[in-house]
Amino acid sequence: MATNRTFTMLKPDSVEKGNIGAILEKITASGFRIVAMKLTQMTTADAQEFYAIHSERPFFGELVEYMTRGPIVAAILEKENAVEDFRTLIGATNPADAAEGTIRKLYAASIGENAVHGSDSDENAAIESAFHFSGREMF
Ligand code: 3AN
Repeated sequence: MATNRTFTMLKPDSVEKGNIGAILEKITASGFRIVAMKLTQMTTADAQEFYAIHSERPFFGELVEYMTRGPIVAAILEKENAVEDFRTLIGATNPADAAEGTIRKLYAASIGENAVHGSDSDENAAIESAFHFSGREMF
């Protein structure tokens, strides 16, 4: 996949709090084009696979429970330097450390429930996009 794409999820807490619109507005106002998007809910098996890299971490069970407890918005975003620029836009994993104006600073409650996901590399962006979308759902 092109290096100018990244994958995001607006996590269950963002959907529960009614923050979908505000977060998408911030994303598009920051120059990202929505290439694919849907409201979907991960199964336990989905979340275990998606976060397999964290399977040995003490918070893994909590993470899987959180990510499966309700719907998410999954999306693919396009912009020059998408992966890095989106990580900057969302802010640090722990919202307490996130810069002012970032999505996590504005909308995340804690390190465990941190509102949004952003791919950490071009390779993972491609893997994560393919996990959630078929080719005919990308525009
Ligand atoms: P990021 O989402 O910033 O890439 P990762 O990949 O290290 O951060 O973590 C994935 C997800 O795991 C986070 N978004 C968060 O929901 C959860 N998580 C990470 N670290 C912790 C932690 N120390 N305690 C609880 N949950 C965590």
